[in-house]
Amino acid sequence: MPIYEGDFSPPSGRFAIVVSRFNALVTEALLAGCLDAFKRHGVDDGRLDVYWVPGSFEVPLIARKLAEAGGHAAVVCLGCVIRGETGHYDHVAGQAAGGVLQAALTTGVPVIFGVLTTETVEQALNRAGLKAGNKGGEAAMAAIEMVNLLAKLPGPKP
Ligand code: INI
Repeated sequence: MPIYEGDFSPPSGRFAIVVSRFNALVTEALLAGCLDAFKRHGVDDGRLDVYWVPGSFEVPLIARKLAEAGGHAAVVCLGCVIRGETGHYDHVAGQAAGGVLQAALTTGVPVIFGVLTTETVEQALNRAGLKAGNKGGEAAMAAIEMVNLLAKLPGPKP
């Protein structure tokens, strides 16, 4: 029985990272974790393009434009939405998630959801390099895994 999965061998191509300035203390840490994970898996800075946007709500548009343009093997989206600080948490978090998924499904390019959605600042910091790993690094790994899995699927190669 053939089993297909993406591995973490160094993929070819360029990668885009779309990162939100809102809650920058957290998102800068996510970006650092993301860049570090790419580097440790054979994708150096020269193959990475970083795009800053105002908030997580703006992430999907830029991610989709980049995915449509076709210059990147995958697009990683980083942001941080904290419920304690906003009445429109559900809108921002929900639309960011839906928009990122839509960008991937409409383009066929992996668009990775590395947007933290937490109740508190402490939870966000813990997931951005403190007690609970770094979601930015996990997002880079997911991008590499998806690019390598897509390369194994039947049909034309990107
Ligand atoms: N954007 C975030 O990325 N995180 C948040 O926690 C947040 N809060 O708290 O409101 C937030 N709001 C800004 C939003 O993403 C847009 O930039 C803004 O609404 C303009 O479209």
